[in-house]
Amino acid sequence: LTNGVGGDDSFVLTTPLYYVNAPPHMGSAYTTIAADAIARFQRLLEKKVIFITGTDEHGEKIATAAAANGSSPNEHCDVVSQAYKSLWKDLDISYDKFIRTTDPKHEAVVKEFYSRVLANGDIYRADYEGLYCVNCEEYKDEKDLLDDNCCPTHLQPCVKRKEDNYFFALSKYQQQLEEVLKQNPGFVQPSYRLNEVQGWIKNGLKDFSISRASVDWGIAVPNDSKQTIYVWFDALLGYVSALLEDSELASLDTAISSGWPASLHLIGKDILRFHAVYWPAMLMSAGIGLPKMVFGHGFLTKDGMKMGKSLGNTLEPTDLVQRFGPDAVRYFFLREVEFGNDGDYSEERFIRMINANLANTIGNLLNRTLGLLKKNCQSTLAVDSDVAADGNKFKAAVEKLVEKARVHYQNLELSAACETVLEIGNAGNLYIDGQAPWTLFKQGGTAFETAAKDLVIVLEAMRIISIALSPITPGLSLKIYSQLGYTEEQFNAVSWSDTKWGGLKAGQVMAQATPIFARIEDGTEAETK
Ligand code: MET
Repeated sequence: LTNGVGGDDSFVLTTPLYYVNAPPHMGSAYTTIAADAIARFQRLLEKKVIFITGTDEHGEKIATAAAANGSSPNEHCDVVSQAYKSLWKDLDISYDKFIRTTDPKHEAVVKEFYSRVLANGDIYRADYEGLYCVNCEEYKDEKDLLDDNCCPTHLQPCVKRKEDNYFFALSKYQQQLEEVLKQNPGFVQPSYRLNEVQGWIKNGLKDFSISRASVDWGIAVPNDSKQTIYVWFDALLGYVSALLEDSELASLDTAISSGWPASLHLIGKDILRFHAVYWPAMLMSAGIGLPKMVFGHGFLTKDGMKMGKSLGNTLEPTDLVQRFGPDAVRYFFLREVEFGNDGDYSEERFIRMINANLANTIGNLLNRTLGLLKKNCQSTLAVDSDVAADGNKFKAAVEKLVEKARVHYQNLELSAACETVLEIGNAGNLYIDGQAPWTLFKQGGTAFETAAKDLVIVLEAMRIISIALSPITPGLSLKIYSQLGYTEEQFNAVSWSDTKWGGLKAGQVMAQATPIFARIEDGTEAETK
């Protein structure tokens, strides 16, 4: 697959390292959910996955937020980074590394990196005067601003700043960057974001300031303690320092040899320039390999409107997960938003989708099949699933769909992957309705045998659904698997190859049928039991 990712036997992926100026918001939760689904899929492919997330804790914005709370920056960062960790736990996020940019090993890596770039002649000192957006932590070009020099992302005026700073010679890398994108257009995904990046480069790359004289809360510039390193020059290196074990010597080379280059940086589209222009140039300067792909997803709106504190319409991820459980939240956003594009949340659509897909199509299908099996076959499978389905058309459809889902996952088409797995559920419902085993059981004889086979067939499809949906809904998938009579250890050991038809065998005893996913009653709780 040309635009697929991975290819060798390891897969290192990252979310942004989130700023700790405010508690986690839905945008960060969305990126992290998507990254988790990708990480889980890659693990199913038996890749050695390193899934990195963390927090970005330096800079003016954080220092100001801490002061506003009356806490020290350190205390403030501890509290907010803990809030991220606890949300990730609630959302079933299976990260392998959580890097905080205040971690001493990270600071050591940043200083070493800075010194390498300096030694390469790419850092110089100069005066700078420009318009600064504190929220972006970035100097802006006047032509990119709205009226009154307002930042187009944060809609707040930028402030004039004059500083004597250290600069990174980004302009030196113009041609090399053009070359990278020409040789490897898949570096920026989705493809429609590539044009934007190429446009920036074509317009000419300006050197950027990588230190701040006015900010104390940061990593000191080597050999100049009066300045701190610019927060972005610092934070991007977290993707590298995260690879270090705590016990290891905090050196750049050790980190690099522990898994670099990353296979995928997953980010929101607002921080594309840092990841697709600044970061590769920084790495080239330090003689370090480039990540394989930067994927910039879109923004979320709520009821068609941009979310914001000032608008009073934020969507709190902690509330959502408490009300509806992790599987529903994960499923909704991954299915609703075509990955890469902007997407919208509305509670009504959320409830409708979760009820239709998870409670009805999947939950009810499993429940009624197990109910019939209990009533007629003592909850025991009569025959092997591959024998039961010999020449069966539904089986052939399942095989096709599961392969289609794999390709969608591989291409990061997460919504299409969800949809395709759900199609298996829809086909299963049609199959069982068409076969009407409840009638066949009553007829006895060979009709009874056919009915018993049909149940095995549907349950085998359910087993496959459970695996194929597990990157999206890990909790629900485990419940399905357990109902099919497997242990949690068995579930944790599955790989994508287990989606091959034929797993369920004669004699396997199903667990007691209990609803795996209760409908959300309008505006109330979704209890996933
Ligand atoms: N802190 C940045 C953000 O939250 C991301 C930094 S990624 C190295 O947008």
